[in-house]
Amino acid sequence: MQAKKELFDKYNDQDIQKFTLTNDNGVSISVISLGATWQAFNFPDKNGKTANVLLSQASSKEIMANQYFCQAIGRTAGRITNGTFSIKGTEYHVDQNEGNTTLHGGPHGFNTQVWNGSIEDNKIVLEKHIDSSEDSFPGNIDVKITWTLDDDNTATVTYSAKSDADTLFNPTQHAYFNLSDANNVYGQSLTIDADNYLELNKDKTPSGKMISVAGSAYDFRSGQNIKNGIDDMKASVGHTYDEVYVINDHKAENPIATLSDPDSGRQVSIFSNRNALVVFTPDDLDGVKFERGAGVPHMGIATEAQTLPDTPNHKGFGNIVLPAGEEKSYSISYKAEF
Ligand code: FUC
Repeated sequence: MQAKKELFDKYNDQDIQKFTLTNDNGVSISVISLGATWQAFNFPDKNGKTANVLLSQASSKEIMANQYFCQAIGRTAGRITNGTFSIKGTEYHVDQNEGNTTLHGGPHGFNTQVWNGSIEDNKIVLEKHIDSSEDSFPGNIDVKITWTLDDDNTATVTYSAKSDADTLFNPTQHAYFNLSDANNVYGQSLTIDADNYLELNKDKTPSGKMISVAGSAYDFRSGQNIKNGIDDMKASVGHTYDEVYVINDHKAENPIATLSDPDSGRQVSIFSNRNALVVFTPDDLDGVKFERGAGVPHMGIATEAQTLPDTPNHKGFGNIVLPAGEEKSYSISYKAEF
């Protein structure tokens, strides 16, 4: 394993660092300190040609102009209805950043922070103290994001946090993948271990209802080609995927989802012990310049492993309370195969 730290660029006069781990098979990951952004996941195709399978932007300026791409998301992934929730009977109102909704932790979410980074024992470690005043969530929190890469080609991100007051913690990594050399994901297929998805309101907040995927464009249980899925979604429900899947109970050694590309032979399996996966295939990437080229519809597919969003506002969605003084950790692993 090799570990490297280098200067990525400057943002608001601050040095932005880039950290890279390369394993014994030549597979590598890079993460930058702005937004704890996952900048690269490089691995070969079946002919040995290495490529970055993430939708990456080349500079901090672009990353901040077009947020969320492959960035760390927190304190709370997804949407909180009216920015309002209760913990132990106390109601809180947090900053809204999408109409009345709080999306991805609000305006000062993890993706907007410049993290203090270092390499420790072949791990990338990013740390940040985030004050309650930044986004109106209760609790000043100390957050640590750790990235590892093993010789089985699995990259793992772990989010840990400790707070001085009861708060919410539901982090995710907003990876957008494209495993092929093509500028869309149409040839790729996805499998998701989910019998149900969430019904969403017009503003994309959950209604609280879970719906069976059976017999619909939402059904990825036996694998589905993404282009067929998108066409079917558009014909049947009038829009592309921006969906919350309810992950079935499963063994830790089984992936919650697998993305594969028959042409290149590349595959990524996602492992998580949480109960949701958000899948997003944006139609409109106009004006975003990625390292692989100008943004076009369906250039990548976002997968966000997390706990079901808007958690405290719905019975049965889970528990994302981070109690004062306790540390909680969540990991997501991505195994590359080729
Ligand atoms: C996903 C989607 C949202 C949003 C964001 C950038 O989480 O659910 O609609 O566009 O990504």
